[in-house]
Amino acid sequence: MANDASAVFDTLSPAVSRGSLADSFTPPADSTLWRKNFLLGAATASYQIEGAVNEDGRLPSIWDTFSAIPGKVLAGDTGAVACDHYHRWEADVEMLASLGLEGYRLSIAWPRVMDAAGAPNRKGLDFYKRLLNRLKEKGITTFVTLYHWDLPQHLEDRGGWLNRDTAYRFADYADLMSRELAGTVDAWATLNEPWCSAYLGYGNGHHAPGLANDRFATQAMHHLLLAHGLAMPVLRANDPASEKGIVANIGRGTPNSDSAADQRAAHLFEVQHNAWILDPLLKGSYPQDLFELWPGTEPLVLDGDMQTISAPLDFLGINYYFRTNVASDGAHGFRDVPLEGVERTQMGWEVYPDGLRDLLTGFKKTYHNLPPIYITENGMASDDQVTDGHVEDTQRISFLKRHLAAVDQAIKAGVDIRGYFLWSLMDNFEWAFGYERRFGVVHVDYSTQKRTIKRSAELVEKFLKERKARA
Ligand code: IFM
Repeated sequence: MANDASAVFDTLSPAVSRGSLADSFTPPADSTLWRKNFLLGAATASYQIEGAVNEDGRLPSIWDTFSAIPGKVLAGDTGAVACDHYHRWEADVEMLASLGLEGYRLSIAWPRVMDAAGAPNRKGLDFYKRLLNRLKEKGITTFVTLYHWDLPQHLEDRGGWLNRDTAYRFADYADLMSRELAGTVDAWATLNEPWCSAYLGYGNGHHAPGLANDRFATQAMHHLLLAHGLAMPVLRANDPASEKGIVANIGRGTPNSDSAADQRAAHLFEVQHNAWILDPLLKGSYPQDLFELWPGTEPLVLDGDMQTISAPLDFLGINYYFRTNVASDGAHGFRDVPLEGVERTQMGWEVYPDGLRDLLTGFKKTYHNLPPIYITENGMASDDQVTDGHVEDTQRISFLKRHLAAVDQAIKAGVDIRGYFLWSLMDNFEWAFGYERRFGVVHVDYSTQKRTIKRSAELVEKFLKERKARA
């Protein structure tokens, strides 16, 4: 596509843009983001914010185990306290509502709500009931993810996602949750980012449970997707009024040169990051190119699995962060070739809004049955500091504007995108990077748990107020 999303707003580097952007978050008059039914919200996840890991009968999760192993998480951080949201949820909901955010995407900690025998843990369940009821009282649309990586450790002890039985245990968990919480959830997502659970958890070991084997990754992915597929009809039966879907992180891979080998490398990158998940969900088969990249890693698939996995979705959640420039590795794969002189975030990730637009418009062409889309995560980490009670997160403001412009362009190109969630509502436990990386639009001082609204959140609030006030 000729139009460059960055050009719609600005292409200023963070240093140059400081100050000048601070008051200009508002989208152009012809932006689809002015539509009142375009949902704007923020997202979090249980292990990243809740803390209270030993309270009210919560069982250990794989992230409690993993983060306790020296060297696995930066600075030895763990989610034991995190943002203490388990105790501060009321103030956090007030804060969300005061920002005028219309939607909140949260996840349920499986080990908090079910014991090892599959019986409900009432205290844990009550926490989510209180939270969801309060959100509904505030008029906030609720998106609930059932699995955002905190697998109960007792299931990992029996093989975790390498064990097919875990998919059936997940369906039991989905059954309990949807029976208990029906009426308070507007949209259920079965899984968050199965790519991360399968590849980072079982393929390269950067995430819990820390195993590193490509064959494990493909089998774990199959069981994750099977879990999703088994849960969908259960959610439909128990809570017919809500929407049901799944959330995938997607990656843009661009070739380092025009050579056929580099083009192929970029294609394989996107197969590994996108088609590995989207093909089974939307086409009912795994992309064969994946097994060119990882020969001999075909998962064990039983009769009927692919039909279960590819049942229709009400929505697809898309999480997007950056692109990766790749070249051929000289064999059957790709290698990263980081570009020089490009804008990057605290994570080192390249800021590349066009990737979001191009992937979305590409998916529309590739998948004739592409469901309505919500951008369920987008945002960036920066080393934000509180100065005189304020946080000027200028790069984030620019980042969000440019990515929202990319969303607007994709909508105008015909992609059905219904909402956008900022990642994240507040700074939190960024997995293997601990608390150093700050993704929030609200700053958290972890020594006092004080929340400070960042400038980006103020500007989102201003825009939402303007939009509401419009006739
Ligand atoms: O913090 C994570 C989140 O849990 C899943 N998506 C990516 C975010 C940033 O890394």
